[in-house]
This record gives sequence, structure tokens and C-alpha cells, in this order.
Amino acid sequence: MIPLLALLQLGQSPPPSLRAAPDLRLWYRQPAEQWNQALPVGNGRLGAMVFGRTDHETIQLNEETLWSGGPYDPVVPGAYRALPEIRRLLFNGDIPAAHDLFGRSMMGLPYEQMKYQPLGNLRLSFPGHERATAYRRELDLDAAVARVEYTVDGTRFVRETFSSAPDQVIVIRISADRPSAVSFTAALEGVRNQTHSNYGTDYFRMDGVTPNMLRLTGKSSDHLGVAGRLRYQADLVARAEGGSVVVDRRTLTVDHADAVTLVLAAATNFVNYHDVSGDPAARVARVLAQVAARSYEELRQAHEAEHQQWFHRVALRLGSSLPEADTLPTDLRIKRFAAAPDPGLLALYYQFGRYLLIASSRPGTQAANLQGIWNEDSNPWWDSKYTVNINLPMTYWPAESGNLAELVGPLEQLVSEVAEVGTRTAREHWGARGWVLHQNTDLWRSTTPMDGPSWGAWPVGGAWLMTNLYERYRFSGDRADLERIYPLLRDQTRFLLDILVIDPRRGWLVTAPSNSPENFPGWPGNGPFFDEVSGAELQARTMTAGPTMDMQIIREVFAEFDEAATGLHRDSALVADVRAARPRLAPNQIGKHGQLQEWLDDWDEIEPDHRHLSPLWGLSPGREITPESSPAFAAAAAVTLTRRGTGGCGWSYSWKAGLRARLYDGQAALDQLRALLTRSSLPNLFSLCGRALQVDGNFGATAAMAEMLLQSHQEQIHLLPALPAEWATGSVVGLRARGGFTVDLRWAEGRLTEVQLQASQRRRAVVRAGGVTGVTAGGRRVRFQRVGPDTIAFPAETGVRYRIEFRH
Ligand code: FUC
Repeated sequence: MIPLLALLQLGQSPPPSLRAAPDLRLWYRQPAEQWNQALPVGNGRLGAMVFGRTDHETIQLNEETLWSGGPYDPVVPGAYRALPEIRRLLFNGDIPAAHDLFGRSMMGLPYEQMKYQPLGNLRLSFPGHERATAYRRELDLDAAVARVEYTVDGTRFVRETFSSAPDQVIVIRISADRPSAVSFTAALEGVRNQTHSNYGTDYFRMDGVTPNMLRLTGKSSDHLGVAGRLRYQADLVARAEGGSVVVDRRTLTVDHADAVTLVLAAATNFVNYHDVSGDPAARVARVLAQVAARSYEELRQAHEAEHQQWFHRVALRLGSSLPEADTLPTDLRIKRFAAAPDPGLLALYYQFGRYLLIASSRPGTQAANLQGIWNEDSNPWWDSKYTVNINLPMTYWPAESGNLAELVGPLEQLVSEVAEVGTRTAREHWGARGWVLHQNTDLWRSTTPMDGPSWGAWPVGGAWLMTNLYERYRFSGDRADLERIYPLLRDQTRFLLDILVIDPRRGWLVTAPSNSPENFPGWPGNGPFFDEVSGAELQARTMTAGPTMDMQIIREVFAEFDEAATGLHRDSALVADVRAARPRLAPNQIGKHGQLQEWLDDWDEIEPDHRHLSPLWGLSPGREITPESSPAFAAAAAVTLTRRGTGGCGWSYSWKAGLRARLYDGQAALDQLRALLTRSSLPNLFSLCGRALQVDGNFGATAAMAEMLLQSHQEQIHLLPALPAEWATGSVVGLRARGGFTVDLRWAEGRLTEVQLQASQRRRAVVRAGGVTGVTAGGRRVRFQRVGPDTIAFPAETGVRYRIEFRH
């Protein structure tokens, strides 16, 4: 429970106040009635949602590469030929005509994408267990185990489920405190997509394999004319201790065992986005052979140790919880939180975000999609794919500060594959060098404009993701991290240079066409219209030129490219082009309400409380707007934020919390987090968007909480920049700051009491903290420079533990 590893890695024993284990369990007094209440486990690839029912248990299963369709190519050759006319119409103010022409000529074909699919359901029937008493179900974040316990006729039953990364299996252990008490029937059921094509092209088969196995095999569905090319297999093996196991055609029955371990392996034939030549049967057989001789205890210990390697890197304690918090189930605690402070619940939410990232994005797996890896629906909201105009970038925001940098690997892989595919898309749809990703992508790395011009006409998805990848280098300071992504950054820079055009009215360089995701500018006459591509009545048009967010993203990518190429002594001609273009980009502007303008013109929003916060990108996740470097724009950003209100999808709450933190308004950030938990989260702590969970809101909140405690985007380690009064006392161990620093903090009554800092490389450390007086190492004073009233700088050596001193 204690994050010993994080502390041991730093070569120290934990300070006394950090010894007590924080509350790291979600728990409930009743089973999940629906999927949205079940508890998630995952190893990055295999996911399960555990309902915890006593008599008819469901464990819903996912394998991350099971999607509809197969490799496909939606590029429309020569689409770029329409661009000059679209731009002419756009700059002449004939936006409806520009929109329609984009819809007819620039959309990918098909113009929608493939869907992430559920694998199946494990059903377990325990006759007589409807009479259960003393019920408890929990998710132990520290062990990454979902546990169900209850009593039937005086016998205590326990079920534990985990998804093991080292052994690549899902393991379910069913035991009782009395011998021979475990009897149940198991079935491994497939899922058919009933509605997503009007003819059945997917199928599954359920077989029993003697002496102790259930097997599910199947094929993915065709979708939008793209053939379903995935085959899958899941094998479930029952290992009974005592009693008997009988397999008939498709069910497995255990009778009077002392305990049973169910081991599930699953795989598809997916190799990569253009290769589906894998053999699911051989993959499953190999995994099962490897675990055949390993006991439940061995599997469990290996799983726990591996999980804790990641999880224990950061420990967070926030103030004192409600006195009764530990005796209050999580669902009731969420309800209470609307009216009473509960910092401990937010600390749990923080760690739940880290837990979800560890469970859905591991080195070598696919990147976490909109639902991480958890999806029960063949027709999930937004296809449970990758949407890039906020969701996928936000998913990876907490990774660096939360000391999980390696888990960004799958995103890097996704970007490098999208760049391969997007090179052709850049050429054919924009007549440009480099690579493009528009608003969405899927397992097959589709990169063309999607859904309709209102959403798809947005060419900077790849640019935004590049800024995510660059953060890894900023945090590690490790040149290898820069070298690896440099070609992607260079080629994205080429694309951006090629698509920028001059806005004829102002002479600025702008993107055109584009949109400010997915907001409607209130130009005269913009309003409801029937869209040809989506075949639907839409609220208004979004198409525009040079939206503020595009310009902010491009400035950031250009700055990163300049820094990288200059540091690595490469591509000097391209650096010169970037330096020439950057000052000509459309600048940030302040509008008539004092707000940060969203579009080139000072239009009002048709939907003033729109969930996207696009023009505030430069405040966060970007860094060009700060209260210190650009106070006028920071004040304008605050106006925009207030005008937007506090609602939206879960992710919108989280983004607002992070933005408030960057404005040093801890109370407003906390209010957003409270609203997220009480208004847009599920009882299992997943954030909500539409009718299903969406993990971005969890990840955005985790990132925002870290930003309330530590910010490092201004080349300084800024401690407690946005601490709300409710968090007056607390501690955090293992947060990462840009430049390769690891930071431990303790504070009381709102003031820092202890700060320790370590550098992973030789580096000038700049520390900003109220009342800072100096720095020591091993009890000896370290020479420092005072660079501001609350800021000192000193040369940090690798591996030395520095202690920051304060005036008390
Ligand atoms: C964007 C958002 C929606 C949703 C979807 C997955 O389009 O505007 O709210 O989060 O992505």
C-alpha cells in the first residue's frame, strides 16, 4: 500500500507523514446493475468489466485490437484540386458554398471510420447465491484486483479478477471458506453486431473443449463496405481444486470444488494496421502453455509486482477526508461530495486516473481509445475510437507529471503510423508535403477528413499530437526522446508550412479551411441547415479560416521544431522557413467582451457555453499564454472561461479545471473537479460523455490535479501554484517536472513544510515557491541565485537529493 518503490528509487525511507497508506479502493455494497457501474481491470490489451453479481455474474471482455473492418484506404486521389475554390469561397464569405464543396470533394471515402468492438461476456451462474448477505465489491487500485465477497448460508465466497500484463491472461479466482463449496456453470458468450450493417457479416462460435475449456472464436463485421478481416479466439481454462469439472457442448460446470481458478487468454490476427496475418489460435495456445504450470499465487504475485512498478511511483494524500469516508461506499461518497468537502475522494480520483492509464496503455499495446479498452457495445458512442480535437491528446496529459512517461509509447506508435498513412493524405487532399491527421483515427489509421465538413475540415490533429509527444522530451530532457520523434516533427512542420495561406483581408498566415472544434461562429445568417454529407439537419456551420487554436498549435509546433532542429544541427533551410512564417501567423486577439477571440473575426458563439475550450489551447495544454508572460491574454482567457460556464462532457470539466489551475485559481479548479465528480461521473468513477464512460475526462482531471500542485511549463518548478483552501494539508511523492526532475512535497495550513527534489541529469533547477530561502543537500548548504522574490536557481547534479528551505 505504501508507495515504497517510489521512495526506494529515490534512495530514501519515507518521511513519517507519508507512511500511512492512502485510501486506494473503490467499493460498494451492491453489485453493478448495469455496465456503467461495473469495475474495470486491464493489462493494456485485455480488459474486463466486473459486475460483481452473486448468482448470475457477468464479466464483460475486450481485446484491444478487435475492431470492425480491416485495412482500408479512404484517400480520394486528387481531392486537393478543389482547395483553391474552397478557399476562394471561404475568403469571399460564401461559407455555405465552401462547406458544400469541401463535403463533395475533400471528405475521405468512406467518410466514417471503423468501430471498436466488444469481445464477449463470461457468464457465471451460482445456484442459490441470490440469497447472499454481507456483500461487498471493490476495486483495489493498489493491487489492480476487482474483488467480490459475500456470504451464503454461512459460507463466505470470494472472487478476485485481474488482467495480468506479465502473463497476458485474465485470471478469476473463486474460493470459499468451507471445502467443496464452489459450484457453478460458466459460458463464454460472443457478441453479434445487430445493427451496424444491414446484413450479417460477423459471426462467432461457442465450443466446449474437454476436459476443462471453453472456446469462443469469431470474425469481425464488415462496416461501410470495408471487409471485416479480423479473426479472434478466446480460451477459458478452469483449474479446479477438488470437486469435478464437466464440459458439455458450450458450458462448463464445476461441482463441489474447494476453489477454482479461471484463466482466459484471447487474441486476434491483427499484426499492425496493414497486416492481419496473425494466428489467434497459436497466440492463445502459446499464452496458455506459458501459464500452465503457474499457480494462482504465482500469477497474482507477478501481476501485482508488475502493476506496482508503475502505480507506486506517485503517492498523493490530500488533507483529511470526511471522518466517515472510509466507511462510506464510493457511490455514496460521490453523492456526499456535492455538499461536503472530501479531498480524499479527489486523491482517489487522481490515482484512479493513473490506474486507468496503466490498465489501458502499456508499452507495445494500442493507445487508449475513447473508452480506454472497455466497451460493451457493438455500436459505441463515437465508435469508441480515437478523436483528436481534444480527447486523444487529453488522454495522455497525466502521463508525464504522473511519472508514467513510458505509457505514452502507444501514442507515439499511433502517431508514427498515422504519419505513414497521412503522407499520402497530405499529398492527395492538401497537395502538401509531410503528413496530416484530421479529426479522428481508428485501428486502421485512417487520416482523411471524417464525418462531415463540420468536424472533418480540421487539418491540425497531427500537429496537436506532436505537441503531446514533445512533452516527453521536455519532461525527460533526454536527447534520445527527441531524436526518436524528430522526423515526425520535421514532416509535420513541412505539412503546416505548405497549408498556410494568406488571409487576404489582414495579410496573416492562416489555415483554410478549418474549424474551431466544433463550435459555431455567429456570423450573420449562420444557423440550422441540412448537411449533404451527414444527411442531417445540423445546428450551424463551423467552417472558418485561421481559428485561434490552429494558430496557437502551429506556433507551438514551429517553436518545438526550431528548438529541436537547432539543438540537433539539422534542416537549417526548414528552420529558416519556420522563422520566416512564425511572426506572420494570425495572432491571439481580444474581443468585444474582453474574451480571447475564437475566430479571426470577433463573432459571438451561437452556443455560448460550448463544451470545447479551443481558443484557450495556448493557456493549456499550450504555454504561450501565462499570467506572467502575457497578462492581458491570460485575463482574456479567464473571461472566455467564465463565459463558457462550468458544464459539458466530463472532459470539458477537466479541461476547465486545468485551465483554472494555469490561472492560479485553485478554488475554481476545485469547483470544476467537484462538478465533474458529482455531475458528470459514474458511480465507478469513470467520467461520462453521452451515455457511456469516456476516459479522457478522468485523465484530464488527473492532469489538472497535478497542475494544482506543481507546474513546470515556464522553465521553472512552481510549487503549489493553485492550492485550494480545502487541500490545506497534504503531500505528494514522485511527481515529475519538466527538465528531468522528480519532486516530493509536503504542506500544512496551505504552506510548504518539506520539499525534496532530484534531477535525472545535470541541470539548472529553478524553484518557485512561497517563502523559499535556500537549498541543502546532505545537510550542507548549496549555493543558489535568487532570481525572483519567491524563486531561486541552483545547479542540480544527477542523483543528489536536494531539500528546499523555507521561512516558516
Ligand atoms: C468530440 C467532442 C464530443 C465527444 C467526442 C468523442 O467530438 O466534441 O463531446 O467527446 O469528441
